[in-house]
Amino acid sequence: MRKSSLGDRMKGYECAAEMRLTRRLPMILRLDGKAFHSWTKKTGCVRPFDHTLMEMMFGLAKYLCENVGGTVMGYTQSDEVSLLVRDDQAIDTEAWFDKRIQKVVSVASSLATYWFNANNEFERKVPAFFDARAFVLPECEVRNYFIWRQEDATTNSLSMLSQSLYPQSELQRKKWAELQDMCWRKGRNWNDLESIEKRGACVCRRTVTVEGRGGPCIRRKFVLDREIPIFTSPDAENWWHEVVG
Ligand SMILES: Nc1nc2c(ncn2[C@@H]2O[C@H](COP(=O)(O)OP(=O)(O)O)[C@@H](O)[C@H]2O)c(=O)[nH]1
Ligand SMILES: [Mg+2]
Repeated sequence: MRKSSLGDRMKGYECAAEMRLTRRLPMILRLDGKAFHSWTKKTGCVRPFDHTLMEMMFGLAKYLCENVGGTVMGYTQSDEVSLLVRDDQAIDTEAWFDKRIQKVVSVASSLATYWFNANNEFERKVPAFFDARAFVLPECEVRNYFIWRQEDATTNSLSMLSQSLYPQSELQRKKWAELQDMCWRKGRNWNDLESIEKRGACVCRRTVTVEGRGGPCIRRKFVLDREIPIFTSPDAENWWHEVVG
């Protein structure tokens, strides 16, 4: 048997499993910590909000924004990071790994797993892993995607706070206002939490002045925004326009 025919046949099997996402549509790439419910316990993360973990997630989001080609912005909450990745800026803009799903998700999860473990600030170095998923959606749904993730962040935030104050049995079937009220009765006002605790944070490309060899110069850099608006609010219009376009 000729070598090339064996190779061609194997390549054929390989190609059959190769899927690409549609070019020029916005892509969402979401990374999520694997079994972080137990990872956070083994690591000794504090409840309801562990700021060491949060700062690591912010660093991870920035690293991913800088290393996934075409990223416009990153959003992080809890143990997850969502990236908005575009390849429609110009007709010849290239897509990261040609939007080959297997490449995109495997490289993205390796990048995340590498960075997170290399920058683990906790004393107990429990290995952490990240899964990744990638998909495209219509332009008109991009903001709705981030509204969905932010609503998840907000719901989790109130339930984490409630769970730190009451046993689970007392929290079952309680509505938003009731939970807020219960927290308030224990002296904790959910509204007074930090923005990052209530709705997560974003990494956005901003124009910044940096010191160059020939003096100050202007650069576009990814920076962390710890005071993001509520994505459904009218205040978010300008912010969204500036960050996403
Ligand atoms: N103690 C603590 N745990 C957290 C914090 N942020 C996220 N977690 C944990 O991470 C989990 C993330 O949720 P999810 O991805 O749905 O669950 P997973 O499948 O166990 O990773 C939460 O259920 C919490 O248990 C934090 O700030 N402190
Ligand atoms: Mg997880």
